Amino acid sequence: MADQQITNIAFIGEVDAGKSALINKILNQDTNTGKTQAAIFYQGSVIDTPGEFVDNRSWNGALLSTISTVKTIVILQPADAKRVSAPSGLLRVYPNKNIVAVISKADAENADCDRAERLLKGQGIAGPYFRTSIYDPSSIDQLYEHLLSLQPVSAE
Ligand SMILES: Nc1nc2c(ncn2[C@@H]2O[C@H](COP(=O)(O)OP(=O)(O)OP(=O)(O)O)[C@@H](O)[C@H]2O)c(=O)[nH]1
Ligand SMILES: [Mg+2]
Repeated sequence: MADQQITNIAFIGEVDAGKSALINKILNQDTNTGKTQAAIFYQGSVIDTPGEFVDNRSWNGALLSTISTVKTIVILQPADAKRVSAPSGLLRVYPNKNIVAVISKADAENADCDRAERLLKGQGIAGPYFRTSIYDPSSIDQLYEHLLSLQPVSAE
């Protein structure tokens, strides 16, 4: 997508939130399809996680250890979901990470981005809220630019 790369980042959110599809767009690849069964590490420690990591409390520990070293966590709240699946407090375990809130599937039938925003706020997840659709390249670009802006300045 660009010369500069994003690194040290994990994507989390419920099953079918659109994490893998979004990563495909951001990394400009199409290798990553189907149900994610385990944490997948791409170059630069870009990490895709299975939705079960947030959906099932018994997997929350796996989530916490997977994301322990990354600097930035992108949390996806699908625009067509009526509730938040991430347990309240999960993201407060690591207060020094960047948390980026994404409202995914903004184009979906029954999408309600305002509701998604309220749900995220109610969970203590602050904005800005990036509304994305994998079918809207400009929405991906906006998120990508923001993620780049969070990258540490390279020493070169
Ligand atoms: N309409 C619409 N569909 C999307 C969007 N993003 C993903 N999807 C679809 O939603 C389904 C699930 O997407 P995935 O990216 O596999 O979801 P995931 O969050 O990785 O799911 P797990 O790996 O099971 O945790 C797929 O059929 C995608 O094509 C989007 O922006 N808009
Ligand atoms: Mg996936």
